[in-house]
Amino acid sequence: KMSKPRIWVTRRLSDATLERAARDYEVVINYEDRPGTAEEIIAASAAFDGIIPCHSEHFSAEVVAQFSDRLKIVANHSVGVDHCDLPALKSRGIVVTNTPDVLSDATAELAMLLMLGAARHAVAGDRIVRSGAWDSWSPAFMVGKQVTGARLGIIGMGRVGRAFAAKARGFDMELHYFNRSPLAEELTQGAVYHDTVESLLGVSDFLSLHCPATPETNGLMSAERFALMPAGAVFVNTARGALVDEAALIGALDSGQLSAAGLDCFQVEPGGNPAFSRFDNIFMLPHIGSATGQTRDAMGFRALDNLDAFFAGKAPGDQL
Ligand code: 8YV
Repeated sequence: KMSKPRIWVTRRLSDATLERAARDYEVVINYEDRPGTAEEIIAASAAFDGIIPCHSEHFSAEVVAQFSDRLKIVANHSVGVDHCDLPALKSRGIVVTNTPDVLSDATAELAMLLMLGAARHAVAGDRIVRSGAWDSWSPAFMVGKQVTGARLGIIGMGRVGRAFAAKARGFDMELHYFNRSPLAEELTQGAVYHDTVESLLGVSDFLSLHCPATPETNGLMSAERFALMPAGAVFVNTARGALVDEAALIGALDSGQLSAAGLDCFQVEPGGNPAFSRFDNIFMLPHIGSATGQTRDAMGFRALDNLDAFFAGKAPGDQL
């Protein structure tokens, strides 16, 4: 009788995911639910046929260079794979997969929350009510920026960017986007393509990032680029902290170039940037874009679908 493949689940995934994983595989689950260390990942390459990691486990070239031969597949529980050195993994013949599609709506919902919350002073407003400091009202009190009818720039018109565009259409926003290449009209439905980031920024009263973190996109939002945005623009990031020069973002908020920002990701995670805390006009969340019950189950199942295909001798649907 063939024994079941041995799988390491690095974090506490959803109950339904863990049940299915335990039914179909010989699993070791990290119920401690802390990030896997380099040593643990290297040791796992000798002890497991597959790993289901999260973005908290780093498969750097240095780590992968110390791998043993057993590990055959890294089935990520994430759409972003910037924590994986893909060339290093592939050159060892290790299959790498991710979980696209299933988190697009949850992430787009969070981008909408951040955009609306930033535009309408959600942080300052909550604080003033909660603290009991709400003792007056004036027509000039907490006046924000209207989203309906405003121009929205999207950098990265992939699955999440398009899901966000669909939600923004419900707010009658005028859609603009930058992407490495223009997309077919049936995908963008009237969104205006800009062939440079600079051109897009010039029309973006609201700007939302939906591109991956790669060497090319590192520090994409620089001081020079923030300066191209219309005065009082609102900036939203649910993609990756590495896309943003955080000192430049602070500069843009201090100068009023940006009126507000909504951030779900930071250069340093967990933790964020303590320099952001003095800004009531930054609405911050702790990297929870995909954190809905439905999406967590779907992400876990998608990772398991990829493992199932691989161990059945087929090409996983989400092989990178
Ligand atoms: C996850 C994410 O929370 O999918 C991604 O790229 O950043 C988030 O959905 C995280 O990566 C889980 O591993």
